[in-house]
Amino acid sequence: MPNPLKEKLSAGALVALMSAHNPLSARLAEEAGFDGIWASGFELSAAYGVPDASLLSLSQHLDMTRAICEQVSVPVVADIDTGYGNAINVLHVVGAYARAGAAAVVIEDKIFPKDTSLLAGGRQELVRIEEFQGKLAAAKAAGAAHDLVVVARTEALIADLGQGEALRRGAAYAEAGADLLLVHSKRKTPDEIVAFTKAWTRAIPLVLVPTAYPQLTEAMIRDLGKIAIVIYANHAVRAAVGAMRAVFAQIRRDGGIHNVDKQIPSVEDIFDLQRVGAMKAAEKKYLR
Ligand code: SPV
Ligand code: MG
Repeated sequence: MPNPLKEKLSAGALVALMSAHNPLSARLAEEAGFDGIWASGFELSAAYGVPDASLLSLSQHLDMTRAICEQVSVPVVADIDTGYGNAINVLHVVGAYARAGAAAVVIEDKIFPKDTSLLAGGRQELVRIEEFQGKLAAAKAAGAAHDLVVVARTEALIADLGQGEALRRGAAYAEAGADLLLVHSKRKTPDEIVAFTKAWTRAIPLVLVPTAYPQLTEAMIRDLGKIAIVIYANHAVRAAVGAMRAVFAQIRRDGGIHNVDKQIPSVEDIFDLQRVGAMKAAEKKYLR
């Protein structure tokens, strides 16, 4: 089966991914018209109420990614963090994500266990370049049967190692066979990423995560060129937290649900998101 993300990438338009932490949030992202889903490690960790620091097990992460893949028809990009260990762990886990239905995996060059990228004062240590090249080669080999897209992610800018190190790592990862390079930045303006993009001369396209520099719009990203994918990495969980907080507070304030009832999605809306209609049609056909 052709890889649906590769098809979108070869069409040449900027691919916009929205984060998800479960199939319901993924379905809402698909409904909104995003090109694909970012099965975010940060969101999934937050959904379990734990820091994004390699605390979730492989099976917790893989099961949710598989559940997401089963419920949307747009491609799913799995955030597999550091790949759960060394190149042998990568070899073992990447095939599992491909079989679960992921169109791509993103692997980052931090040491395992990692710390989340945007946390002020977080632990941001990187593995040796050669070691990470081995992990990428292992990911390519493990995903080959499924034509899996392998995205190398460098955290050199996050670790304050500078543009030279980020470019050196990006080039080495392209040589190791990565299909795209995700370069992450924690700067509050796009300057660092814009400078990196201008300096990037390798053939593989870039992936950006503009969480810290939200001023960078899709129109600006298109103008920069060289960027194939933009990831809105945590907007599902942040939207959910904001909406739940507001509704819960109002119910406490009002002493009941009489006011919020008309302001929030109806139960029928949720039935639709659960595809109850399809189940009813199947009942007519198969329940005898
Ligand atoms: C995620 O969404 O899990 C990411 C992006 O990897 S970040 O949290 O900014 O590292
Ligand atoms: Mg992550």
